[in-house]
Amino acid sequence: MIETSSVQTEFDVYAIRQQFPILQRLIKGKPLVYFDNAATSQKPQVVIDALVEYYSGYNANIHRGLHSMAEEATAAYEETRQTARAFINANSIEEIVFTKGVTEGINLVANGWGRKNVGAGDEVLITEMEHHSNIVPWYELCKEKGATLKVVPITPAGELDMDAFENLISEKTRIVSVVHVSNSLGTVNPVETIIEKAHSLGAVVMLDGAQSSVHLDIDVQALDCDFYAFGSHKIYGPTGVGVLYGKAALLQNMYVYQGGGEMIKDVKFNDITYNDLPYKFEAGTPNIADTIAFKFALDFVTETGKDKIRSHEEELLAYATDKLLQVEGLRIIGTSEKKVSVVSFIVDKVHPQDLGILLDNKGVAVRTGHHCTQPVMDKFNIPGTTRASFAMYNTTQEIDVMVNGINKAVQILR
Ligand code: C6P
Repeated sequence: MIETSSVQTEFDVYAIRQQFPILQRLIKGKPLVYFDNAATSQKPQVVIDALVEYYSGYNANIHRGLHSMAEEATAAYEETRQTARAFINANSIEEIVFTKGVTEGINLVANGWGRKNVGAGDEVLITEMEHHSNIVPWYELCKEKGATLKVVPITPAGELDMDAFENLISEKTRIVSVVHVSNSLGTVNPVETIIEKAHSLGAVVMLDGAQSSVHLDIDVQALDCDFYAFGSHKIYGPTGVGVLYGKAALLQNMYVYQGGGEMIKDVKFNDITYNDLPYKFEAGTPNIADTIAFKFALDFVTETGKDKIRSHEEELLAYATDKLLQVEGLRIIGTSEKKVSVVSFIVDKVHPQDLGILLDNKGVAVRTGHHCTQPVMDKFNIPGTTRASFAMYNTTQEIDVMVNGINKAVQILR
């Protein structure tokens, strides 16, 4: 059994919890136990304050006005770009494109890069554990271009079948788009191996960093990935903003994604000159407030210490895995040795939705269903799972509340 004391001495989870006001609330009269962090995490006070300060202090459109508030807003917005660059160690801010989130980042690459570089007879390689956001854009691209979508299967442990990967990738592969960390299984994929192999065959690699950016240290230059998409809202920031990292040489030569204000330098009816990177991909008034607040989330994580957060979350995962496996008839889906703090499970003769409702009655928020990864559910021949995903503010005591809730629910439902 895991000792909780080491978690509390090395990492003051209770001090951290104080910074998240929502954790004080009750759900159906019970203290909230929030285990739906892989869907979206809660926000610390500094992030909430940043939103309020923007709207009450310097709300203005950016990049266009010369008045004081426009300059203040532009400076704050661009500071987030600098912070995001450092957070993933991109080479320059030209490579940091603000998006609505991961979904938009992947769509931007499928349209901007894919429509230019993928043709009939080419292949796009994804995997069986992709989120729908990393399936649909490639499916549509392949359909339009007469290219083939190839899929790397997963093993019973929920890992990529790397032998199959070696067989499926070829000189016809134009892009490999792969999830860095699976949202429904928790698996951390061997992306270094994938990137090296893909590059040796002339393919580019896009990483879906929706789940990895919050748990792992990300260095896009060391990884040598070509594109990396991550969002703010799973990393303690607001919804509606994310980052697409792309190597400048690739971004430079892509089709524009959306047309409008800000992404142009000069517009004539017969000729348009587009703006420099990264603005060429940022059409229209962006999500200014949330982008500004995103910086505060990234700083919060960096100042708390990603390594400390990670070891706390690893302890939570080990503790939860141990406790859950003591529940009669419970099976964990996704048993890779390399996982982040996501645990998906099914319980004999208990539907995940019923379990989710009964846990909610105890104040425990988990996600149930296919988690936008239907092919994973098909692979395991299950309708869905119950998923608990842990963040820096969760505790082992909360895991006990969940496991007790599951035991009680099982008695009622069987
Ligand atoms: N996964 C989950 O509960 P957006 O919606 O654009 O912020 O992120 C999409 C996305 C893409 N890839 C992965 C691996 C993801 O986990 C997600 C979002 C949430 O698992 C909502 S379905």
